[in-house]
Amino acid sequence: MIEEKEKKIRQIKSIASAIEDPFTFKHEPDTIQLVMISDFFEHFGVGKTTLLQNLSGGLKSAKPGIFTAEPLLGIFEWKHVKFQLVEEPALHQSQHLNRIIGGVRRADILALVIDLSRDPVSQIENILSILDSYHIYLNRKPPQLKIERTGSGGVQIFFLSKDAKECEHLSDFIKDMVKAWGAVNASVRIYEKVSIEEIEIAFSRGASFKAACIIGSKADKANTKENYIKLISFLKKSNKLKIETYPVAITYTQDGEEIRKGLDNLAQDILKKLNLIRIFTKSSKGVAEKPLVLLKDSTVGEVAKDIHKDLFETFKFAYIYREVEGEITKRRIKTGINFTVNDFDVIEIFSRL
Ligand SMILES: Nc1nc2c(ncn2[C@@H]2O[C@H](COP(=O)(O)OP(=O)(O)OP(=O)(O)O)[C@@H](O)[C@H]2O)c(=O)[nH]1
Ligand SMILES: [Mg+2]
Repeated sequence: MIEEKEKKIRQIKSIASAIEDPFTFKHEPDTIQLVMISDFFEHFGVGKTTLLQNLSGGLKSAKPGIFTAEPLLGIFEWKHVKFQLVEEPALHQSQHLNRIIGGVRRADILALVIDLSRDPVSQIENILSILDSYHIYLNRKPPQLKIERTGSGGVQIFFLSKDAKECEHLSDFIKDMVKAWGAVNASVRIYEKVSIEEIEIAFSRGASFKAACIIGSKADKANTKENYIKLISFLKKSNKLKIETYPVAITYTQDGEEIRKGLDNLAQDILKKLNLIRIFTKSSKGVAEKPLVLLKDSTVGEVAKDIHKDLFETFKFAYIYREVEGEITKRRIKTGINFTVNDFDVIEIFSRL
C-alpha cells in the first residue's frame, strides 16, 4: 500500500517536472512552429531575441542583449495564420544541447540565424556540423528506401522502379549495411535511385528531415553586404544544401520606432515550403476571415474533419467557390467528400442533419 502511494507521488512529481521543463514546451495548436537556432562559439548575440520580439509585436519577457538560456516563445500572426516562434538557446556543448536538439527535431521549420556583421561561413559551418552529428538533414526529402525486419528469408532487396534498378550494383553494400544494422532477415524496398550516402542515412537511427531557411541578421550594419555574398557563395559551393536566405535589419527611428526590413515574404514562403494551403469556410454568417491551414491536395472530407469530426461523419455535400481565370465572379462547384481543394478555395459544407 505504501509502495503504491510512493509510486503515485513519484509519478506526479515526474509529470510536474515534465510540464515545467522549459525545453519541452508545448506546440501551440493551430500554429506553424518556427524554431530559431544559432551558433554560439564566438558568435553569441546574433539577434534571435530581437527578431522574436519584433515579430511577436513586443514580447515583454524578451530581453535582447542578454543571453537566452532557455527556449523563449512568441506568436507571429500573418494574415490570420499563426506561427509559434521559438528561440532556442545558441547551440553549444552545454548540458542542454540534447534538449535543444529535441526542440529542433519537433519543429515544423527551422530558421538558422546568422549574424551578417561577423564571419557567416564559420557560423553556418558550426551549425551544420552540430545538426549533422545528430543526423538532422535540412531541406532534403528522406531517402526513398524502406527497411523492415522479417522473420526469415535472409536479406531481400526489391528495386521498385526503373530508377531504383540503377542501384542494383549496390546490393552487396546494402546487405553489409543490414548486417551492421543488426538484422539477419530483412526486406529492403527501394523506390527511387539512391546514393551510397542516402543508404547510410536510411540506416542511421533517429535521422530527421527538416525544412529550413536562413535569416541573415543585422543587415543594416557596415560590411554585411560582403558577408551576405560570402554566405551565398558558400551555400552555392556546398551544393547539397538548397536554402532560402533572408537578410534582415531591425533598426530604430529617432523617435524610437522599430523598423523591420527583409522578412516580408517569410510567412508566405514557409506555407509554400511546407506544402500548406489556406481554405476559407463559408457559413450563414459569411466567409471566415481566418483560414484553415491544410496540406496541399487535401480533400473536402479532410476540410470537414478539420472543422469537426461530426461534420465529417454527417457530410452531405459541399460548395466550393473558386476563382477561375477569365471569370469575374468565383465559380460555384458542387462537390462530394473526395474532391481536392485548392489554395484560397472558399468552402461551404452541408450536413445531413
Ligand atoms: N544593428 C542591429 N543590431 C541588432 C539587430 N538585431 C539584433 N541586434 C543587436 O544585437 C545584440 C544581440 O541581440 P539578441 O537579440 O539578444 O541576440 P540573441 O541571438 O537573442 O542572443 P543570445 O540569446 O545571447 O544567443 C543586441 O544588442 C541587439 O540590439 C539588427 O538587425 N541590427
Ligand atoms: Mg536571445
